[in-house]
Amino acid sequence: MRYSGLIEKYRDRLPVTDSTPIISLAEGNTPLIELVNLPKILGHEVKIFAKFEGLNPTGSFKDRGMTMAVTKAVEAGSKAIICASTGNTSAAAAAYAARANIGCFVLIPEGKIALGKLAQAMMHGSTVIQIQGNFDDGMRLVQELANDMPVALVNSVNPYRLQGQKTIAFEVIEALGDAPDYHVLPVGNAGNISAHWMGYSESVRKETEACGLCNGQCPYHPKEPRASKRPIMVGNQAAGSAPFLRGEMVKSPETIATAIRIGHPMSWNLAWAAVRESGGWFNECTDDEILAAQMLLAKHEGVFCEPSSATGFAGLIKDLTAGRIKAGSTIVCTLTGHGLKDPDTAIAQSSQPHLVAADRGAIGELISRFL
Ligand code: AN7
Repeated sequence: MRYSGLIEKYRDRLPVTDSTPIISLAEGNTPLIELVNLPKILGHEVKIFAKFEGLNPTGSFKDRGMTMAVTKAVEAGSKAIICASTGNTSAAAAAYAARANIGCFVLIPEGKIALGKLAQAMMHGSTVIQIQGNFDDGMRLVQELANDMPVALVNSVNPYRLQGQKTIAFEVIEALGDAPDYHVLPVGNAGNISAHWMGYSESVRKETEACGLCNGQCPYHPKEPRASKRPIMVGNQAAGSAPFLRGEMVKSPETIATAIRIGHPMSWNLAWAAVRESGGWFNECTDDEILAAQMLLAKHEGVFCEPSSATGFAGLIKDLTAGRIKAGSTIVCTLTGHGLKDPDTAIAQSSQPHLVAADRGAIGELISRFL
């Protein structure tokens, strides 16, 4: 059967009815890629899988939440949506609004958004408003605006966003046959870690559901794949933008990972609950550690994610080195967005192309130096 998006696939676990007008770009269903080289190179006896969310239609996990948020906004009769964004939310909002034929307003921090994301918001025809402030300023403003103007707020304070985003856990469980031992990911506004935890929590087989008699045929037996456990959740932040590590909000967050340049996360309590209930923890990673992790994934696994996404992997390297993760564990690392989102940062840290004459001899000589 043709895959037509996560709402269709998981409609029995999402707040939709038969008459809900579904706005979808066939998001979700992203690959779970086993890392085959890095565990050996880094010297750890673990299985690591990358859930590559960069392969969603607009190149990030935001599409999972946006298909739900825009679907519900359209169902409620909204003619326009609004969000504050460090980039990816605005790209997704713009695309789904275009699809739904409704207006879209995005507030972005001036000069601090990766080029690819800006291009997306512009191409999809949203009204792009650069504010002289950061994401946290924008978040406060869109909440005020959505209060008294006819625009639906689609940031992750909108509960439908987390509903869509929880489906990542369903897919991981389907692919592995159970939940992993650990799930690591980057944390900014903290909606995604909260949504992961919600998805895993809804998937745990409850004692009362254990049946054992019916071979899955009785009406009480869950039809969807279930997990025997929930993973330990590890949230990773950039050091200059790490309110969860500090235990308090950060006034002027700074990091090269602009997507998670957020000092005042909206899902503060939900994220703490996910980490505490799972027995997990938060890490912070320096910009250098983040860029090194991004490069390792690109060079040794052929997986190109954006710096913010690599923050989860950077934290994982620290935890493995510190012996905080047991040998033999299965780990899933959500790579939240595609590397192509931020070409400037990628090019700035890579070796530059070789400039040679258009000449067989010159090129041959260059190649032989690398053979
Ligand atoms: C690639 O686009 O907040 O902790 O406005 O784009 O759920 O916020 C982006 C966040 C991780 C953090 N990785 O997720 C926005 C925005 C990437 C991101 C995060 C974001 P949350």
